Amino acid sequence: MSPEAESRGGEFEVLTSPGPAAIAVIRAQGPHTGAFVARHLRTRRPPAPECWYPGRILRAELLDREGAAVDDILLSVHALFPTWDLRLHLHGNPWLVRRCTEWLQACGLTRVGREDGSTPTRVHVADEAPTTLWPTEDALEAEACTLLPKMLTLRGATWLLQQVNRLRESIDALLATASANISRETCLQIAARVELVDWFTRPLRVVLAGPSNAGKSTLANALADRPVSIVSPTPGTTRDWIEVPGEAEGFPVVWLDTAGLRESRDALEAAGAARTRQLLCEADEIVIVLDATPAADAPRAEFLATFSDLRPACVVLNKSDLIESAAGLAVSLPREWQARTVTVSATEQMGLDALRRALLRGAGRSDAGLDSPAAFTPRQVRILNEAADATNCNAMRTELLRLLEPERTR
Ligand SMILES: Nc1nc2c(ncn2[C@@H]2O[C@H](COP(=O)(O)OP(=O)(O)O)[C@@H](O)[C@H]2O)c(=O)[nH]1
Ligand SMILES: [Mg+2]
Repeated sequence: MSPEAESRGGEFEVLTSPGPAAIAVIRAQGPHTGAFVARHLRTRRPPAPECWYPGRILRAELLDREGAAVDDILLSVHALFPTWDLRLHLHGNPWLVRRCTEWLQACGLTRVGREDGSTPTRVHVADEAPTTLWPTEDALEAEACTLLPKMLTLRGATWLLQQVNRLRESIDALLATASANISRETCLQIAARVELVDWFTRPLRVVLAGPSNAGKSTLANALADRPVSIVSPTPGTTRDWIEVPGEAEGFPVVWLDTAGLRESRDALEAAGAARTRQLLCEADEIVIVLDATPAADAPRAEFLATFSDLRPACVVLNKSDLIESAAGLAVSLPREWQARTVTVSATEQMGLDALRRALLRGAGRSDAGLDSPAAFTPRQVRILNEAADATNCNAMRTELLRLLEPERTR
């Protein structure tokens, strides 16, 4: 930071690109940062900035002007009073980022960098040492911090940060183990769990398909908990498809609301249905949505006649608020679909948890294994595999120690 900026009270910069994102990072520096900390941040452990120290990463609540919490954030501390240098890692909702920048300005900090993000925003001054986003000498922690912005849910971010200690503890235990066979097995298991990273960084693509008017758009909105798809009683309203990012039990999901699958004379809608067929081929999971009311018997039968070859993860029997039971309908469906039915009311938000659970089960996402140590970078996997290949305990220990080496020695 320049002496002029410091004499003005400090500055802040949004380090990440503008627009919706999983995480937005804002750097705040200079004496007035203290006022922002006092008014807008609340940390639980340790509660007071006097107990913070450079290199510390904390969980904090971002507070609005009235002191109400508006976001659960991570805070990395690079320098404290009187100079201050903090990184605020917020959820990347543009509204939240805008509010936060307004509060920083209200506390006397000046914005630097381009607001439209069109050019690299960091303004380097000659006498400033280059800083990393996360100051740490610990190799595992540094790797976790580098990966952190790719975690798409808070559960993923929490899991990743917990892995640092889990992995360190399991390496310590391996270093103390006398049996090479047991250690070898453990190294391979930890390396294999690297697939868990994918669970939090690559959203499951779930396509909602079915006849027009079955409630696909209503269901997509309910699952994502926000209205993004057009809902209408006129069949054929969703002409193309809409991707709705969301999550299910902390695992990222993209809900794909599609055009109704039906034969249509409307060329535009027919093109939408063809595209839906293509999306079905590319999806991780397919959810068939059917209107379970007797009024939809004809379009449902028409749909089944053409599309019973689909292999859905779940078959949603929707609009259950309008009927007493969907059991009769369930047994009339293709045999492979019968065990996969979930009764739902998209408008009343009933049955959605059961649907989410069934989908996660189908995709192999579960809590099992999340508490176990897992490698989370290719470097860790490579070293663990090399440790497993080591010919004796000493060679294995040498490999394992490499996992903990600071970044600069790599
Ligand atoms: N009663 C009731 N109506 C629903 C339900 N889900 C959707 N609808 C209505 O069904 C109509 C068609 O819904 P929409 O989501 O546009 O269907 P889509 O064509 O499959 O996307 C709209 O009027 C919705 O309000 C439900 O669970 N219960
Ligand atoms: Mg629709």
